[in-house]
Amino acid sequence: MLRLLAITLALCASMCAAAQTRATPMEAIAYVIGPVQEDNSQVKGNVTFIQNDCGQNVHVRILLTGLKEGKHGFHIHEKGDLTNGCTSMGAHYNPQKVDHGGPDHEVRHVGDLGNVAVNSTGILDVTITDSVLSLTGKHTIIGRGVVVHEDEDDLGLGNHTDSKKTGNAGGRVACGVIGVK
Ligand SMILES: [Cu+2]
Ligand SMILES: [Zn+2]
Repeated sequence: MLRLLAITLALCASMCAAAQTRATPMEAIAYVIGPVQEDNSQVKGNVTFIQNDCGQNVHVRILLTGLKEGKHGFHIHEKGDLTNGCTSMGAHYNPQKVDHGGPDHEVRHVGDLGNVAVNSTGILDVTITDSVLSLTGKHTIIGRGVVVHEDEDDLGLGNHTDSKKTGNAGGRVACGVIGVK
């Protein structure tokens, strides 16, 4: 067990070293778009991810237009598969197989980024910082999906049966695949 831990630490250290020789932060981007809605609105924009160093926080800048006013669940989903639109992006990215939660909760999916709040303009430009996401290592989010939901994520605190799985955030109004920038 200790030996495994030592190997894991050494592996992580070497990956960090490799990232450092890059001398520039790791960056990733997702072009995000959703289907045209009944009222002709459409959500689109992009989400960029910056991680200054291995093991450091990831800064997520979310630039979107066309969202309805209010709060919308915002997650990293496990697959970067658009075969069936946003549906084929699968469930929340949850390599540890734990319950759904909020970004500040101790128990949460890696992909749980909570909600984005949109005002009446429908234009969103917000940056969130997360300590669980990573652009490197075993749980990298590169190649996975970003999904924006129709409704508010209850952060696992609701009474709905889906609360501990998805936050009961409703349909998927836009999504995109996270790629290297
Ligand atoms: Cu989601
Ligand atoms: Zn979740």
